[in-house]
Amino acid sequence: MLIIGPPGSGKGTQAERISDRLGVVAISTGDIFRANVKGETPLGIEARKYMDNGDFVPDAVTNKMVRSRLSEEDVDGGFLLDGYPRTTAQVDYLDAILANGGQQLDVVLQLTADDEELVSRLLGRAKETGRSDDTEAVIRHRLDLYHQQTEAVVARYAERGILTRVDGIGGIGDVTDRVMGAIGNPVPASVASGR
Ligand code: B4P
Repeated sequence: MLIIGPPGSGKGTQAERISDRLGVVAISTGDIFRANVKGETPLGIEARKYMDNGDFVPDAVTNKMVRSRLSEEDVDGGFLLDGYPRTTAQVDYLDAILANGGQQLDVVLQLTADDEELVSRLLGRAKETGRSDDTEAVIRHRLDLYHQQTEAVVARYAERGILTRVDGIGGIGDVTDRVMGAIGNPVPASVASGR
């Protein structure tokens, strides 16, 4: 399963809750990058150059990291990827990894919320955690990248008929209930793409 959504839509928040309920491991590319930044590893030093500005870490770096993570044993019973893929090149790469392992995606969950709600949530988080990429200018840049690049990723999965779209506005528990109710009911491609 994948969780896709703009920054602040609740991906990380919901990934944790859904993975608990489904009993599968949650893998967040953002969390892996942040752990590497904190540990000052070579990957972290490279990733930080992009993350602080709200840019995507280059596909080559991100893809290699995901391939390595998906080769660990704990993903054998299924996994939930949070924040990957974000570009169509990452979609192609993930397709190849999954084909190689004889696996396939069951569900791609898209969480939605309007940009002003997202900015307000992330500015709220900035006060609590002081994440370096939660300033208003950087948040708006991350939102632009989502619209420019990641919406094409969503469209790809909609065409395959495995996209489930859930409204991310409301209480955290309510959103989880909505997701659990919706899983297994993929949105027909014609509806998801607005055609
Ligand atoms: P991420 O860590 O994925 O950051 P994010 O998009 O902001 O999502 P996050 O999971 O943190 O926030 P969430 O929506 O859960 O990525 C960070 C950076 O890493 C990227 O900018 C990029 O540089 C790099 N990166 C990661 N993956 C990459 C990839 N595949 N390719 C290239 N680069 C990559 O929640 C946000 C806030 O909203 C929280 O404070 C939460 O409490 C709040 N919230 C959640 N649900 C709510 C609700 N229902 N109501 C009110 N508030 C809510």
